[in-house]
Amino acid sequence: EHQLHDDPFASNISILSRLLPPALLTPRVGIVCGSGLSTLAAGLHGIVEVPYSVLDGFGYSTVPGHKSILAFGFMSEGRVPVVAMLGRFHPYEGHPLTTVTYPIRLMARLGVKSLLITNAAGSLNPSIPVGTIVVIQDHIALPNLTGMNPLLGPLFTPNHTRFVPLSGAYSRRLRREAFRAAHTLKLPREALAEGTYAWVSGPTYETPAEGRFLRAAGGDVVGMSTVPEVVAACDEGLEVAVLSLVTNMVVVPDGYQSVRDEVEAEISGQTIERPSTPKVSHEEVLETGKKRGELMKNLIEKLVSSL
Ligand code: CYT
Repeated sequence: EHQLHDDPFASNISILSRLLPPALLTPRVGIVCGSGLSTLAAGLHGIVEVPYSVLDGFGYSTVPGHKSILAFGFMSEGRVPVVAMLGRFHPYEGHPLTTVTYPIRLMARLGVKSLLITNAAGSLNPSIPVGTIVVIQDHIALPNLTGMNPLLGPLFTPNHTRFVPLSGAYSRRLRREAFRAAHTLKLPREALAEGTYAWVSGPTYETPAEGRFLRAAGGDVVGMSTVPEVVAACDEGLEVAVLSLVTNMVVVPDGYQSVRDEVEAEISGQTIERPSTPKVSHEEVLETGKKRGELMKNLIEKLVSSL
């Protein structure tokens, strides 16, 4: 099996070594900031922002709420050098999965050992309301099972392995640290939940029936990102944590409404209560990101301090 490139990182490492002080060139922690969560990097000390446009192999994030910047800086009172992606790439923008995952592989090459991924997601679980931060413990990726796996194709390098196990993809240590961080921050118990992320390609939001399908399959939240990055991170041997901010409800109790029942009730002179079907918008997603961004930021900072 052949390699993709001779060294797909050499040019970027030489670009970065010209832009960054040496201490920032080898970050230990990588952070991916999801929709409306780019403020996560606002508190970085000694921040150096590198636009994706000056790097090779990076796309441009076209989604509102996503910048296209790699931010380097220190967290935890200047102790931990981190690199944060402000804006990620999604397959629905037309980016090939190799582009979606390339920044993760670059982070690994720079020396990142732990990857913290955030995203905005819809809730499939009626007991997980809007505003909750879900510590992801597993995923269901229909695209991975049906021909859209990010590792399809030649091995990234001959040193990569062909069959990557994903049973331990979501680091137990980091999940524990997330709940410890929440305790230290005195967050109410209901601020955090644990759950399974269902990955869909988007860009359409799920239909109500698709939401029920993913719920029945064991999903707690649904989103259009993250899994390709997690898979690449596992391929690179990184320790991964994923925090999903719930921005909207997808599955609601009694979500299925029979119009026949409604009409029959009307004909027999009754009126029946009709729960409204939620209709999600990207504005709603960004709004929740703005409201809960501070909480997500505090949690990430605590988590990084514990690493
Ligand atoms: N919401 C979201 N689906 C949703 O309903 N943020 C992503 C995907």
